[in-house]
Amino acid sequence: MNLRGLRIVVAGMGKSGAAALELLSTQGALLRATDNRPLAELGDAARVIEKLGVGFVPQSPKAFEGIDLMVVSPGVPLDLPEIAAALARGVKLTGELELAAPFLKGPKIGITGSNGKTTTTALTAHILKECGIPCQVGGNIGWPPAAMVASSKPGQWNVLELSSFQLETIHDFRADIAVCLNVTPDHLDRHKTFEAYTAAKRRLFETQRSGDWAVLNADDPVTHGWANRISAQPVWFSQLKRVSRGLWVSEGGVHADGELMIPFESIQLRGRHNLENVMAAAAAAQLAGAPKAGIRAAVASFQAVEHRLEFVRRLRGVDYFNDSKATNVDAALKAIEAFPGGLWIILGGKDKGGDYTPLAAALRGKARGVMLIGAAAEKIAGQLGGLPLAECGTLDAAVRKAAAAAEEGDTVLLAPACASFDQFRNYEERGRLFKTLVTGIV
Ligand code: UMA
Repeated sequence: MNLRGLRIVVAGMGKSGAAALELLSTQGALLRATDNRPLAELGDAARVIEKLGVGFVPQSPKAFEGIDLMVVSPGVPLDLPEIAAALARGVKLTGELELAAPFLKGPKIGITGSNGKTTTTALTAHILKECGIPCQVGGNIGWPPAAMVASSKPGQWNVLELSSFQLETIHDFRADIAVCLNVTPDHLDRHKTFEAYTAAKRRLFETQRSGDWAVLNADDPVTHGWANRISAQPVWFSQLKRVSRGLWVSEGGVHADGELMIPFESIQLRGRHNLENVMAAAAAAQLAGAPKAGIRAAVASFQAVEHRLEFVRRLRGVDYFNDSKATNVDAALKAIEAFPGGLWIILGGKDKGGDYTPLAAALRGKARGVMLIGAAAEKIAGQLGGLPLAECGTLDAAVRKAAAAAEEGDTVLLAPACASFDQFRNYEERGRLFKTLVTGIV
């Protein structure tokens, strides 16, 4: 798209909005920025706005008037009345990923799924780097695609973690290798229905062509069903059965092409769900040219990503794990599954419209205590009857209570099954506080 002279408003002045402004400013567009927070609270984005001399209009119908195109950050819902009204007037809309796509040089690996995206993205990039294959990593993992443009090069892979929010607005963005780990209910407060959420994830595969690759979970009922609806060639991974073409878990580890590729003892990540992440990353890296021996060695040297079943500390025989990124029920279930029992689990935060009842069966017999925090505490308590619940209010109180009660051999696990925004800026802040509190226990 020729952007010269186009009147564009960028909505949402977080990392994505600031990166979009920077990119658009190189294309001769006429820019405006908007946000529902005042300019004074916008931090780095405010500095970009000032540096580029862009006009800022607080989020209102006025901010969306007299424009040709809206560039919307992932966290800004598309059904805002201002956006809906502009769309009705014929104003075009695009997302930050779609905006960046034509400028991003080099092939792309796009990784989506409800859980495991960040670990899989980081592991894929780690394998490529260890194998000497040039790559850069970004997307939902924390570095917006528009910010990756300047450092992108032909022949250098872009390894992108992609959320439903980013994928919802793609039309031309195309991944040479697309990965979907699983699709379970998440972000229903934004997408409203599971179908709409699934459709956003599926967009990643709908823009692919016949020479592309689709790495899919053979055990997931949603992704399994996509195979006959896509143009790309499927490569499967499975914990349950031998697949062709693909990777599967069998005796001794991860197998591919009829032989053991990655022995269990080489995998430092905890939990069965991480086997799926390893298989998906290995498949994507192999398709990008990584040799099997290099993949095996790189997997062996990869440690858990921060806030994802991250081991924090062992104190008096009690292990502390930070899984602050478990922001939905399915992720919390996967974390619980990774431990045999003796669990003191911290649940709660901002409710995203999920159903917590599956946690009851998973925790029965395993949980010695369920510490509830944040706004969702009451709803969770109502759905987890019969378990040893303790209403703690804050993370601080929950950690103190769990640490006082836990005995040698137990595990204190933060896997809240909720978003963090009721008490924290984001899950990272929640995870960091958990680690600070745990480190401070004497
Ligand atoms: N805002 C408005 N109007 C609204 C809502 C928000 O103006 O109605 C403003 C906020 O005041 C804020 C800005 O929008 O100033 C934030 O925009 P954003 O939420 O898109 O945040 P970014 O900083 O651009 O971060 C985004 C992703 N955030 C979300 O999808 C919510 C980051 O993923 C991502 O790392 C980053 O782009 C770089 O690509 C975070 C995330 O929570 C980690 N993702 C969700 C998840 O993983 O579950 C999808």
